[in-house]
Amino acid sequence: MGIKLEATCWNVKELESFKRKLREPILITAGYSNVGKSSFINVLTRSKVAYVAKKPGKTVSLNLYTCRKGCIVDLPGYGFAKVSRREAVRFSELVERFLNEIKVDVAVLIVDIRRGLRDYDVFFLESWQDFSYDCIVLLNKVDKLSKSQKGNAVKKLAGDIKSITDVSVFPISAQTGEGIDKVLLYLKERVSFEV
Ligand SMILES: Nc1nc2c(ncn2[C@@H]2O[C@H](COP(=O)(O)OP(=O)(O)OP(=O)(O)O)[C@@H](O)[C@H]2O)c(=O)[nH]1
Ligand SMILES: [Mg+2]
Repeated sequence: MGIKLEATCWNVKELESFKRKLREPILITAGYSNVGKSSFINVLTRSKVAYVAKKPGKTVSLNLYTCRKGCIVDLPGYGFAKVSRREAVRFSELVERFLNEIKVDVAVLIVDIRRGLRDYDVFFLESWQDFSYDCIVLLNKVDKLSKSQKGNAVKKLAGDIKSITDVSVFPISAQTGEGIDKVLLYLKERVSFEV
């Protein structure tokens, strides 16, 4: 188990040295605040390396985790309660610069299965094709739903996603670990990522 918080980046001035520490294949986690990005990193890597907060909006820097083969960059969650809608639906300058300057291998978009796709998720899915990277969507927090609710929600959301773009969709729980093996296998086969 080689996961480690290798670096954090708080502003564009720190971006160059941050970028030098990246290791291929490069994964990013994106999604609204509180959907479980940090929890996903922890369950994927069977560690407690990423900070999970009770209050949303805690990840406000780019956090780089290096793994045995590759790395994960946890992006700041978008859609905090306290910022304007306009701000909430656009990349922060830092995230935008980062995404324009590096080649991401897989973007992992995480949504809360109970909330479905929100504005920025749609924007993200629409624009990811402009970048040359693979993208998957994780429907997180399935443990909060009953079996039938889960079946319905997965079907509905897979349809919503498919109407925007063609990507793989995985229902998961970052809390119980449900569905994580399949994500890991996908990442290994697709880009040789290893935790
Ligand atoms: N029940 C349940 N709770 C979860 C799951 N994943 C995350 N949570 C909870 O949701 C909250 C937010 O989780 P985080 O992992 O911090 O979310 P985040 O997307 O990293 O949030 P930001 O860093 O604010 O962008 C925490 O209280 C987690 O314990 C899940 O699969 N099931
Ligand atoms: Mg986080």
